[in-house]
Amino acid sequence: MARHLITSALPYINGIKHLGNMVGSMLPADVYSRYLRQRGHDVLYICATDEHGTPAELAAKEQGLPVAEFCARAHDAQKAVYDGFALAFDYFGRSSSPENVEITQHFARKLNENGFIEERAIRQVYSPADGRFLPDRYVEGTCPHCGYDKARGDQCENCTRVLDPTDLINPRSAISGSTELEVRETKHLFLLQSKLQHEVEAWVARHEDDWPQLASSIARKWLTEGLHDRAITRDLDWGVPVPADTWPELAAEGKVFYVWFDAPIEYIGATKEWADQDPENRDWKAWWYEADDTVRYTEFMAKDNVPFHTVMFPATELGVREPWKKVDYVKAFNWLTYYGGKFSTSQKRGVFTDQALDILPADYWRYFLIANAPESDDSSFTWEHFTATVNKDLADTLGNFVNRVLSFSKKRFGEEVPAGGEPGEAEARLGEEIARLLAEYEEQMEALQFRKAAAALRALWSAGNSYLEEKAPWLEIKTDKEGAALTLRTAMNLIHLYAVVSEPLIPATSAAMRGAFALPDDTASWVSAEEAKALAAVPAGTPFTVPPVLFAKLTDEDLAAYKERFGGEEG
Ligand code: B3M
Ligand code: ZN
Repeated sequence: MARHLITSALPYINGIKHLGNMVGSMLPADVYSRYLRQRGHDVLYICATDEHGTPAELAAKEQGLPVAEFCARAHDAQKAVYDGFALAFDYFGRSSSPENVEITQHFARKLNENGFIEERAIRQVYSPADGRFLPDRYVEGTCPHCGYDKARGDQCENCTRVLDPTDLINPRSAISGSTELEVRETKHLFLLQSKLQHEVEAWVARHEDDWPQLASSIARKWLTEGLHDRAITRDLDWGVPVPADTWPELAAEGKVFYVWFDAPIEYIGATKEWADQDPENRDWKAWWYEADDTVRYTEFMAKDNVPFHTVMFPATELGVREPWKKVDYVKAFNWLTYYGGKFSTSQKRGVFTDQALDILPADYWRYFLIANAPESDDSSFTWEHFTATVNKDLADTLGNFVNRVLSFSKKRFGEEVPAGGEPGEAEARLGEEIARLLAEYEEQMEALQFRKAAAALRALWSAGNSYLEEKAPWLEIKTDKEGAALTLRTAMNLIHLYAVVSEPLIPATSAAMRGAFALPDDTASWVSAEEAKALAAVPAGTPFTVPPVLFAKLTDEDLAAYKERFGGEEG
């Protein structure tokens, strides 16, 4: 079996993320990782918090905390939420880890040795009151275009125009408020991406045909525009320090690497963090170094992150002239919108991951988000669609099937899977249908087509209901007790099969379904086509219990309450 390395885009440290952030990266990565593990592959799923850059410093300042303390708390807060969503990372690291500092500095030294880094002098705003150069976002002032008085030196969030700090009217330091600003010369390190253009183009050309259109078109667009040399250092207090052994002057000025330089390297850094937890048994380099023939690397991200992952990070990996694993497949997502508009923390629009778990268990969200993943286009979250999907697919099609089969059998045959009856034409037909639908589900999972995979899973659940309606054991039992026993035993085998194959999407519910049967040495291993046809994994006589109702139906009052609390109107 192949070894699968899986990473999802690192959530920025500041703030609890909304559902859209999760559905475009961590959640599908978790579903795919779970599926591959169940198919017997060796899987390593890595993620981490992206802790450097101005968002972290500004957020820490707002909370009056040292940035290191802020990040430690924020990392744990996010991790707790992802645990609540049963995101089964092998490791969820921190880009501020010593491992990432070590590897990022190594990459920078090698890029420098190979002639892909150059020191360049640029003119930058300096604040004597703060005793430091101010990164563009740290300069505030009035936008020359729209007059907004809190425009930042990199962009005006009011009219979205990209700015230079020197464009601002009455500029001031966003840290101290000082208006005594000067423009001074300072040196930064530039990554000479232009010198790597051809190599990156050749590498993308070898992959773009098997990437989804969204990923390959963005990568192609950026390459067509041409790779520009870009500054990879900043004047910030928080970040991976520029190593003094190579750049003593810049190190003495406290320069750190630009967040997007060290963040992708944290995929490697977090793998080392993972191995450092158990160095005897874990080999981080085997996943990343000289691993081209032994590891398949799949990345998950939203579309705005595609350029960094398909151009800048590969350029960095190519420039170090060492055999680091580059991505094989880029699964990029569009946006999940909220009633067609953007989720917004400041305007309190949308559902955030911690709030979601307050109101409903993770599986309600996991299923809905995957079944409506923004793959080929943006998709819109509405409470109407969410409640309808929960009620139809989860409560009725799956939950009700499980409950009525087990409750009826317990009532009429007791607490063991009933014996009697021989599988007939209906069971043979069902077995063929289940095997066919299972193959479709597997095909869509292997192709990372999550909406289609969820649709195939739903079709598997529906097939059980059709069988039950056709056989109607509640009528059958009046004239053919053995026949009714066969029907119920077959349906119970379907429940066990659903428990196994639904696990990637709804792990908690799958455990509840599987837990209903006292099957000795029941494993989470997958279901073969033969087992799907036979539907006999759960033999007569197996003790069973009736689990609590798997999914509560959501009422009109629930819907109204959600819309009231979270907002919910068009656009
Ligand atoms: N922290 C996520 C974002 O752009 C960014 C991804 C880093 S992946 C190396 O929201
Ligand atoms: Zn403006």
